[in-house]
Amino acid sequence: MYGNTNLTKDFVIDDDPTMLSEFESRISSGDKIEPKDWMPKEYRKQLIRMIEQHAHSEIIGALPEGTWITRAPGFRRKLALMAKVQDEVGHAQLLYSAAETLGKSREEMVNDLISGKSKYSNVFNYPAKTWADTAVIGWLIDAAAIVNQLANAKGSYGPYCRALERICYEESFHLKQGHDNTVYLATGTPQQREMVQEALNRWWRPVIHFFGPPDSQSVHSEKLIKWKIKMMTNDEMRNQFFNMYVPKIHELGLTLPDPDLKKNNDGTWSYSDPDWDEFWAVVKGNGPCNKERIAVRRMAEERGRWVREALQNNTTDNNSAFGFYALNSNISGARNNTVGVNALTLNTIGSNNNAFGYYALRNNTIGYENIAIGNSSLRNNTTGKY
Ligand code: BYC
Repeated sequence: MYGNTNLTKDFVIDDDPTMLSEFESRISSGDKIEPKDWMPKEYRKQLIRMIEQHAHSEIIGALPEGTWITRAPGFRRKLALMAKVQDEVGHAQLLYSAAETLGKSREEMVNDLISGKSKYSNVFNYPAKTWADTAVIGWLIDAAAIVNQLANAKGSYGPYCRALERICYEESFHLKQGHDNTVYLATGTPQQREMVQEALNRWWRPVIHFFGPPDSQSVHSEKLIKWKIKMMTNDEMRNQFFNMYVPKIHELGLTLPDPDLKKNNDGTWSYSDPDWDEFWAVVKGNGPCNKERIAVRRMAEERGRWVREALQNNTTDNNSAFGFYALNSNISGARNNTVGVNALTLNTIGSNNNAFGYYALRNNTIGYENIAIGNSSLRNNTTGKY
């Protein structure tokens, strides 16, 4: 277990009609539901499904843009993209923690992702072929996510709403980064304009799919809206996105690959069939990059296993741990390289340890050949020699 799971599955009880009615009046009056409050089984199940899928989307969503960090055109763009991608991974952390409050552990969620059982957003199963893809993703996918998240941040489940609020602040920077990048390309050389137009043509359909199937095919919307987990239907969100962003796209002299796209007199938008068969194929695991995305996550899970183990009071050899409180309270074998604040604290460690950072090697019983670099290094230790 990585985070706090305040509730266990044992907490789930059969829905009592009186409890259900009290719960529903709390929801109608705008109360937030908190982890230890009573909630219907189905409410819990739906929240876990949705928050978990959202968390997976953030972590998988880091991959398409992430492939461009090393190839970003210039230092300023590279810095911005790196920070953005890092934020997305941070969003996943917040969301996994929110889902854990409902009783599903992070290990279970990650396992369901890498085994292909859990869904995540369709959009991240397409390749980022050119630099302009990072512009279009950063602008329009982040914009689409903001439409969804600003609405749902006013929903009923406290931990999810608070996570969404924080995420939206960061997403607004992402959107500015993506917009700036798109404007630069759209007002640049003919090749740059062509590149951004080509990327927009490819991303337009997946962006329409992002909001979910049409309301007539949405299986969960009715329940989710009744319990204020979702605050708008899929079509309402899509419509709001068209209202806000179609004019901005046209302002840049860019076109959209749909001759039938138009605003109706009643404020709704008409558009051609965006190929819902493609959407269902992608969400069921058969998109252009699904296999590659899952394979990368599976590899990351495998490669990071020893770090998680090292951080959890294990007896291990040959560790490299990075970060705050790296290698705490371990009985470790030998040859540890630890970097970070409070590195190697309260450990009983064999030999050949390199610890870097503040409070490196503190209160340890350590063998010999230790190198500690940093403030307050080698403090209160019982050290062998060297
Ligand atoms: N992709 O009954 P429906 C980001 C599934 S990341 C895949 O309408 P619901 C970013 C749906 O799960 C932010 N699957 O569902 C990160 C259901 O299948 P199951 C991502 C989809 O839940 C990095 C079935 O279709 N945002 O911003 O009422 C870089 C029936 O659909 C999709 C979120 O995750 C889809 N697009 O409504 C850049 C938002 N749509 O579960 C940016 C959180 C539907 O029965 N999620 N399905 O097997 C939601 O708001 C809602 O779940 C949805 C769908 C509006 C997406």
